[in-house]
Amino acid sequence: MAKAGKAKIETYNNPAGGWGALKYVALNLVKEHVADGKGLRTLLSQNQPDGFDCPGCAWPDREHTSTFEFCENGVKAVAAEATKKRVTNDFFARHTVAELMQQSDYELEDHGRLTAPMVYDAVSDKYVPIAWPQAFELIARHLNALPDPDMADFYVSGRASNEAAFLFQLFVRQYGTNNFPDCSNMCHEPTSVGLPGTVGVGKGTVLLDDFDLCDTLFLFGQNPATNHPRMMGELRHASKRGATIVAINPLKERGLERFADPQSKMEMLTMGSTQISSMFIHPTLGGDLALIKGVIKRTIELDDEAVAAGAERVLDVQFIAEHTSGFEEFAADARAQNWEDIIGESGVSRADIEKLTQVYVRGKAVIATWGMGLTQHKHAVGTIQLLSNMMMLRGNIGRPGAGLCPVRGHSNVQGDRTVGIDEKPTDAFLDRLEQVFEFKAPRHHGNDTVGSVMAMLEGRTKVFIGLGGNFAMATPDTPRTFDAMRSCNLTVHITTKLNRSHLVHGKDALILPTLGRTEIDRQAGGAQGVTVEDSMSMVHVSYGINKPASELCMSETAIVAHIAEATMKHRNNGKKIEWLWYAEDYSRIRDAIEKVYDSFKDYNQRITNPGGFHLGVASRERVWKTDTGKANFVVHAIPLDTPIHRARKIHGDKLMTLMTTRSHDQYNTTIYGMDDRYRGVFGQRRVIFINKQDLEMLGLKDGEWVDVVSVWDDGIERRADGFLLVEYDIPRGCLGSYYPETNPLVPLESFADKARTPTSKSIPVLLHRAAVQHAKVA
Ligand SMILES: Nc1nc2c(c(=O)[nH]1)N[C@H]1C(S)=C(S)[C@@H](COP(=O)(O)OP(=O)(O)OC[C@H]3O[C@@H](n4cnc5c(=O)[nH]c(N)nc54)[C@H](O)[C@@H]3O)O[C@H]1N2
Ligand SMILES: Nc1nc2c(c(=O)[nH]1)N[C@H]1C(S)=C(S)[C@@H](COP(=O)(O)OP(=O)(O)OC[C@H]3O[C@@H](n4cnc5c(=O)[nH]c(N)nc54)[C@H](O)[C@@H]3O)O[C@H]1N2
Ligand SMILES: [Mo]
Repeated sequence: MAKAGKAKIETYNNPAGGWGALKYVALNLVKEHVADGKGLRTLLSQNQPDGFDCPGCAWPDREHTSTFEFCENGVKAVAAEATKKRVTNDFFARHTVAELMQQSDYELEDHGRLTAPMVYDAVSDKYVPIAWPQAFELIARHLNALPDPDMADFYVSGRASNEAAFLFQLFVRQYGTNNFPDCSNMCHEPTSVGLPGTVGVGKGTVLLDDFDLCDTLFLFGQNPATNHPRMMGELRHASKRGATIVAINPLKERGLERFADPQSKMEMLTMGSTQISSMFIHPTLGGDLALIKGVIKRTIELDDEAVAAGAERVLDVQFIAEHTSGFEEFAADARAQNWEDIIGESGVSRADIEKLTQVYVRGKAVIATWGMGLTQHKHAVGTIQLLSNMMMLRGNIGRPGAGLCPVRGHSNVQGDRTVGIDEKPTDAFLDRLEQVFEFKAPRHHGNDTVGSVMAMLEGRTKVFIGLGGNFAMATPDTPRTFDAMRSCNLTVHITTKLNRSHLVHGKDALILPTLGRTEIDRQAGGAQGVTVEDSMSMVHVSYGINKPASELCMSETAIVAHIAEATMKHRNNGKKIEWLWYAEDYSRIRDAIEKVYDSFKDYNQRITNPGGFHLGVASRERVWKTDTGKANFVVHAIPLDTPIHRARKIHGDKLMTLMTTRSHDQYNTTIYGMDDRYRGVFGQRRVIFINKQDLEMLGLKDGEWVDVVSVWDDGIERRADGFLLVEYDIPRGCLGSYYPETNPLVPLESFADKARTPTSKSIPVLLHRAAVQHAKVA
């Protein structure tokens, strides 16, 4: 277990950020043994023009030229990568896979950086060393033995660079499949699916400068003090300027209340802090669609009243007339919507909806941001479409200081999709790829993440290759995912650190150690930079500065090129691509990307700008790439028959809705430590937040241990045992807990309509007092 001290629950009353954040940074640097001069130099090079892009998250930087921007999340990510700890061949010789499976996720990654390619040996149940060329040949042999290329799945986690990702998709498509499950299938997919239907592009419309100009900010379903700390600087400035900030979240996340900026000498020295949100709205889990519909209804009603009174219009009638389609039907639906369902399904009072609407209609420049609280629900696509429609009512898209701001997770998750990691590619893109590279690309859609697990379970997928990530732990329905991975002929992980996906392996299995972004990537053409796209569509270059963790680590791009070379030399699909030539000098890959995408014009030249360049987002320019050529209003009914509704019909009030989120000390499946400081949880992770009245209703007590069982209708038992109940300020009927411990509870078949994102924030569950009651923790 983590050496995090005694387990305790203790209310946190300080602001987020501040000295507490600095202290934890120091602790992390010491833990990873990087607190010497070199470690600090590494941190100071983060997000500098000649340094590396922070692997922490996808939030942009001001021009990439600011002095070192302090961020606890970034420091932890960098320290975890720059750690001095190493997993050696000797380590693998000492442990069988069965033994390693007994270790926690924290312990597995805490062994440090992987140093040599390893292959699974079934006789000893151990990973043993393999030379790189043999590893590539093993992959080629498996891939070429498959009767159908669709029997291989190629997963990408969002840290892969544009160069590695582009080469990967090119290889996979020339090999013959569009099977690209990726982490964004579990993340912002509903954004990427929803926004094209309304505004034409599945990306945000704002730039950082808009945060200086907005007067109103709505923060939907995200926890920036933990997950995007650099965003807190923008929120702090906006608040100080007098912008109105509203947090829409079932939890009163500490960082949304008060924040002390470690960048501000004044706040640090005086122990001061800045109020962030002036208003909190606490919807029930999944209640945002109904809530947004309520604001839309009220906004239209206020406009109707203004028309009747001959007063100034509330709607931006000019924008609606000039730029949108479908308004009349949309408005009629909103007018006809009953309040009972709005209030009942959102869990927000009529008075609060009125307050929220008043803030909205007073705002002259409104930005709406959102995270996983909106995307990981059954009706996520509808929610995001309605949110964009709400913004359209007052012309809050494509105007300075206003717009849509989906806040992405992984540092290059947006870029990976841009350069072709997409199981549903458009024909236009494939046409272009075929033209440039002279081969026949597969046209039928491939497996997404959920589809990939299903295909493995059904024996349709036999080879799994992961470019980063931790597929087995990030995906839903853990025991079934484990079965799925174990049914493969071959599993391959291109990876920096040991994780459970390496242990839940196919008949043959490879662990291929790769360079992190902080490390010098030297190829025949010299030291290479890679490029990434942030959450606001800015593309910039990143150069590693540290010595590689091991001489045997290869870059992701080089590994991909070698797999492609080994595999494709035995296949015949159009012109031979010079894979290894591309990997010698990544600017050649960027030239190739430029040939496929007009938006990357002068790619190599434009990344020499310190801040990189903006890819251009049509909706920001009020150019609507939709079927109507306009921004579309779309009617969505409030869903009244979801799995939650159906389960509640059977179990009544005892049925609870569970959300699974991140603690402060984790990066997705990477557990840095056992504390969730701002929520007052220390030294432990198996906790469940629950409302006081629900505790009473269920006859349970704060400090008791419970087992959690999902309610689903396929006869499969889904349970996660041994969680400590923590009385918490959370709406009734809602529970909160951490991922990935609770992933066994998420049914694989429970996903967002149209986007197929697992519904990790709305799992119908029942609580049972656990047979084993541990000692009560204070
Ligand atoms: N330190 C750190 N940084 C990270 C990550 C990490 O794990 N650790 N992960 C990265 C990744 S990949 C991602 S995608 C982002 C994730 O960053 P977030 O989007 O902040 O994700 P979560 O931690 O899952 O938090 C979801 C928030 O939504 C709220 N919420 C849950 N359900 C609902 C709902 O139905 N409605 C509303 N309105 N709110 C709801 C929760 O209370 C919580 O505050 O962060 C990225 N950055
Ligand atoms: N229940 C529940 N499930 C969820 C979520 C949730 O909120 N609730 N969130 C979902 C979301 S938003 C996401 S994005 C996914 C995340 O899913 P993934 O992206 O698959 O998971 P990570 O935990 O980010 O991957 C961590 C691993 O990546 C490897 N790694 C780290 N850096 C590098 C690198 O530079 N290169 C390479 N090649 N490998 C590297 C390390 O080996 C590390 O163990 O999880 C999803 N799953
Ligand atoms: Mo994510």
